[in-house]
Amino acid sequence: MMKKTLILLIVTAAVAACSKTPTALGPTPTEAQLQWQQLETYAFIHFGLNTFNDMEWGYGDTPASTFNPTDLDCEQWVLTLKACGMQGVILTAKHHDGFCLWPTETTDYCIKNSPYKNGQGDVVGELCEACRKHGLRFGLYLSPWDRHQASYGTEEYVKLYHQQIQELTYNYGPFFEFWFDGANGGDGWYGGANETRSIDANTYYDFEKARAIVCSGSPETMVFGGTVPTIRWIGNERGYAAPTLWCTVGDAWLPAEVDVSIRPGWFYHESEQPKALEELLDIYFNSVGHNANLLLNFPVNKEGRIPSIDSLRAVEWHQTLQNLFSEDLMKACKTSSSDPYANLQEQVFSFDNPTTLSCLVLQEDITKGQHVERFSISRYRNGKWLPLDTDEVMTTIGYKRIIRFKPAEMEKLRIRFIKTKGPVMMKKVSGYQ
Ligand code: FUL
Repeated sequence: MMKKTLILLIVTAAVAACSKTPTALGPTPTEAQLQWQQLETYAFIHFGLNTFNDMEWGYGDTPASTFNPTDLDCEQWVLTLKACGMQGVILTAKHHDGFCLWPTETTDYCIKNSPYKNGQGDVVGELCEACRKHGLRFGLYLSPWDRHQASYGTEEYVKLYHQQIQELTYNYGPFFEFWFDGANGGDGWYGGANETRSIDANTYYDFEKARAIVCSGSPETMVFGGTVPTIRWIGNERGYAAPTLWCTVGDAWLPAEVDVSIRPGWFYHESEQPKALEELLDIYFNSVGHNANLLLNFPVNKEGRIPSIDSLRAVEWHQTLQNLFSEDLMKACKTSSSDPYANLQEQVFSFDNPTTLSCLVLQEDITKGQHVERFSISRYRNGKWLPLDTDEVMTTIGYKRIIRFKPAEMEKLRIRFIKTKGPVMMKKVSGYQ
């Protein structure tokens, strides 16, 4: 009797040990980072004095009186962004020129002194409200560098900057993301000094305090830039993340964001046009398809609207992607491994009938970390394993990796995990025509 019980116990323990969810190896995302990574695409809006003066970087002395949108409609922005699949929006509350789009107490260089609504307008507040009304996440960009303020470079300015963050957080928070831009110091108006000032961005702004204010009461806010970020820049503004992309940096989980504008500039310029559909698709595959989030910028025009040519292009882009990903042809596949935690060396999927695919979406279960360093994919057709016809570099996977290849027919599909940093735990593999 005793012996039988013992054997039973041993067998039960052994079964439990085999199928139990392995513990994570290496860094893993916080719940907030995980939620954020699932957003995939959201929008930037660059709007301010630059819009009305055909500029990208105002010097800090452009008159506030030039800010005069004639037909501003934040609901139009929000509805447009929702129609092209954006999960949130981040507005430039203040760009490097120092002009504030909300009625701040901290400076006269703000919307209060513009003709917009006779000084009674508040673009940050109007967008915040439109987001609440239509269910879009809201975030802000607040440039640490301020080319207007005479005190820039002193302690006094840092106090002012923190006060601006405080006002914004108190009046319009919580935010899903807050941007501390990286461009810092240099020449500017600085209250009429017209000189070059340099600061040490690692110490000057006290980003620890800035982040504490932004996240007070909302620890889920993702922080871009500064010295204590929770997400990171991929290093260019062209919309292309490298194919090898880790969510980890050293022993920290720090997932990547790709920021790029739908037009050449961040701000609206009459002479510029939105990018072609093909380029926007390419950007998607090189950002979301490379394990990064895509922050796509829409320059609002002088009327205060997203131009219709941009919204039509973006909606077409979104619909093209939705069509491509409308039917997962691998749903009905039989797979060699039904246990996602089996620490895979390879995974083979069998189709009932020969099936043509041109795109695969791979996802690791990142709650357990990011582990795949190199993999390969082959298809089985007429008794042979064949490589896919593709230029894709098959290295990292992470939250999401999209592999495009020349359409090919297959009876089976095989993914081999050649080099890994830890147990391979795939969340999902999907295939599309
Ligand atoms: C950069 C800025 O200098 C650009 O003007 C733009 O705002 C971009 C998103 O970030 O650092």
